[in-house]
Amino acid sequence: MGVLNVTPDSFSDGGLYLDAGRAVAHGLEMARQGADVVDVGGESSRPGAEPVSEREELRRVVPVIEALSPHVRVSVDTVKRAVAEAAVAAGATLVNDISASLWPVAAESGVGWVAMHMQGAPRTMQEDPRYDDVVAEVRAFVCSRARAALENGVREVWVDPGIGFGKTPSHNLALLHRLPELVGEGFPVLVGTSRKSFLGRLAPLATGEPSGVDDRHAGSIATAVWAMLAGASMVRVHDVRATLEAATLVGSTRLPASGPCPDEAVKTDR
Ligand code: HH2
Repeated sequence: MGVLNVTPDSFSDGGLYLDAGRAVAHGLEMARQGADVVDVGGESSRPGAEPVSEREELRRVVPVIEALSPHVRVSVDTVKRAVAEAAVAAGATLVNDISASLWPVAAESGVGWVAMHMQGAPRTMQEDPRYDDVVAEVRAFVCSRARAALENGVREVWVDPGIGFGKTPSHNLALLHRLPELVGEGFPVLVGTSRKSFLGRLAPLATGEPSGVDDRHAGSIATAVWAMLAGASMVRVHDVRATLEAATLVGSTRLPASGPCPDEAVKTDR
C-alpha cells in the first residue's frame, strides 16, 4: 500500500502532493513501482495536526481518487463518514479507518474496511500512552471491531495495530515483536511503520544519533520486511520500490535452490 497524502501538513510528504495533478502522478508512479493499493488521505493524523473541514477534505481527495481508481486499487484514509462515502462513489474500494468506526459505510457499499487501533485522539495521543499489556489490548480491540463488521456484512476486513497512534517506542516494538499473535486471529493484517518517529528515536542504538523524518529509510524498510515475515498481508509505505525490492530479496531466500533465481546474472559478479 503506497501512501498518498493530499495535505499541506502530513508528517512526511505534507505539501508535496496538495496539487491534484502531482498527487495523481505520484499515485500512478507508486502503482507502476508495484503498489497494489494507493492510500489517499486528505487530513493528517500526526500528533498535534489541525483538523480539516469535511468540505476541504472532499475537495482534496475526490478528484485524485476519481483519476487513480481506473488504474489502481484505491483506499481512502479518513475518519469522516461523508468523505468515505464520497470516496467510494469516486472509485475507492477500501476504507482505511484509523478510528475503527466506519464499518457501516463498508457494509452499505460493499467495499473493504481497515480497523486500526488508536489510543486517544491524534491531537493528544502521544502525551502519555499507557497499557497494561499493549499487545493483548490492541488485539482485543481490533478483533472485536472486525468481528462486528463481519457479522454486519462487511466481506473484506483488515486489522492494523496502529503503530505510533497513542504508543511509545516500546509499545510499537512490542506490537511488532508479537505481531504473530495478531496474525493468528485470522484477519489479514496491515502494518504502517513508514518514516514514523519511533524509528528516529531508536536510531541512536545503531548510529549514536536520532534520525529525522527524511532519514528513516533503513528503519522503514527493515520494519516493513519484519512485519511481512511475521505474517502481515500488507504494509503501508512511502517508498514502494525499495520496500518491494527488499521484501522480494528476503522472500527469495525461502525459495528452493532450483527456484526462479537468475543464476546467469551472478557469473561476473561476487
Ligand atoms: N498511519 C498513518 C495514517 N494512516 N492508516 C493505517 N491503516 N495504518 C497506519 O499506520 C497509518 C494510517 C500516519 O502516516 P501518514 O499518513 O504518512 O501521515 P499523516 O497522518 O501525517 O498524514
